[in-house]
Amino acid sequence: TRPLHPFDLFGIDTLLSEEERDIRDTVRAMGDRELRPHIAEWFEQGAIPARELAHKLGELGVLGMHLQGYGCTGTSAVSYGLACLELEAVDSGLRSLVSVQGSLAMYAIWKYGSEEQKRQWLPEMAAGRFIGCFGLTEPDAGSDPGAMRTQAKRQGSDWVLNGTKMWITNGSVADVAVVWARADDGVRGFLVPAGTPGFTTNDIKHKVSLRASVTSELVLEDVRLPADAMLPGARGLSGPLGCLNEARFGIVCGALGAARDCLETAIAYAADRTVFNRPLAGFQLTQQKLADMTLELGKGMLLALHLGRLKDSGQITPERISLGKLNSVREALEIARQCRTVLGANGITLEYPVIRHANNLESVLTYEGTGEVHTLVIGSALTGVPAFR
Ligand code: TGC
Ligand code: FAD
Repeated sequence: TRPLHPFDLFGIDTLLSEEERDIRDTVRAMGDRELRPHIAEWFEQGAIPARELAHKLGELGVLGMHLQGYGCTGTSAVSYGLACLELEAVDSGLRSLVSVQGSLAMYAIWKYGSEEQKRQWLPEMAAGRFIGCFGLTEPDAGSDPGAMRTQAKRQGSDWVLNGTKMWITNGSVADVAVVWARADDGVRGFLVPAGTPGFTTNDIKHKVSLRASVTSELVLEDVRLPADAMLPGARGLSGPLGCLNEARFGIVCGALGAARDCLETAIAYAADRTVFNRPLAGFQLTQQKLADMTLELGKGMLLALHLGRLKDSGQITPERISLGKLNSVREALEIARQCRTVLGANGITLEYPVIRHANNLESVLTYEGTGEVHTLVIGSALTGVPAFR
């Protein structure tokens, strides 16, 4: 009998509109044509042509695609999720570029910015001519962003920022950094253009995960900004955390793309590989692995689509996103590791995408709220007792 794709086994396409399938197919085709042929090399070299990629992704219309107006495409959340899935099927680093640009930097401006800030930055960012980054994490404040030390002090009508942000995706290639800092009236967001005196970046080297992504430290030493550099609509931690909801939803879908790519690779490999005079795919132990992985992938996809529909109908909550982020990343990582076993020694080389996805997913498990943080968000929702501190 003809083999079925794991998603076809679940009938996933029956849950998508024609427009959603079109968007998915367009992103997939672009990924296969322009990204996949280079990705292993970018990963190995630890370098990506970020600016060129931003232009291509802008042309594709995926930067800030779920936002309305200001040059953004204004698609549904489900379509955005499917685009994230297809990009992460190539590499988590590429999805990260898009998440940070659209869901973190652009969303912060779109949601909390003044009309002038939106007009100045969003159309250029949607087109990929400007790159943005999002500086929340600090060397000593990751899971607990409320412990941030970066300060914003008023001097006359200006603001003066001092502090260090760490692990910032797109940091050194960004034209504008959204920097969260503690002001007298709580946490505030600031737009810091690249080249502002006192603002420097240092790339983080020697990563063995997310190598096809720029990760930087941002250093702010007496960075003087005009009054209108502050995002007027955000005050308190709910500002940055509101942006994280957007990016986390993208990851709910995206991580499953990495898992799908691993599973497709493992199924094809098992069909080709002969062991003990038979195709590896014909052994019951292999089929059990493939069946279990397909189940988790399909279940994850059903949850992701459900969350997407809730987002589109205005019924998503942070706790619901935590369910999805925890599940998708945890299961994707497990699938990537299991697929690696199917490939044997070949599973440890960059000739196949599996070890690259597995390594990337270690970062995806940690950023945008670690597995532990999302577990505690769910625990808190279930019991009414926050156990973070
Ligand atoms: P807590 O006291 O619970 O809340 C403080 C204020 O924030 C509000 N809030 C939220 N608002 C919107 N969305 C959410 N998800 C929110 N969660 C909380 C809350 O209502 C409150 O508002 P208000 O008005 O009463 O002040 O905060 P807490 O200090 O106890 O922390 C809660 C916790 C641990 C869940 C939160 O701090 C957290 O999520 N920590 C994880 C940090 C994180 O995810 N950092 C990610 C940095 S960006 C990144 O990683 C990019 S990776 C690249 C890529 O995406 O590809
Ligand atoms: P910590 O908070 O120090 O946590 C260490 C361990 O302790 C984790 O296992 C954690 O789950 C656990 N832990 C923490 N609190 C608790 C608790 N209450 N109970 C039990 N266990 C707990 N940040 C940005 O702002 N912008 C970016 O663009 C960005 N990009 C990133 C890109 C990459 C490749 C990576 C790896 C990180 C990026 N981050 C970014 C940072 C990321 O969000 C943080 O790494 C993450 O929030 C965790 O913080 P931490 O690394 O300081 O770990």
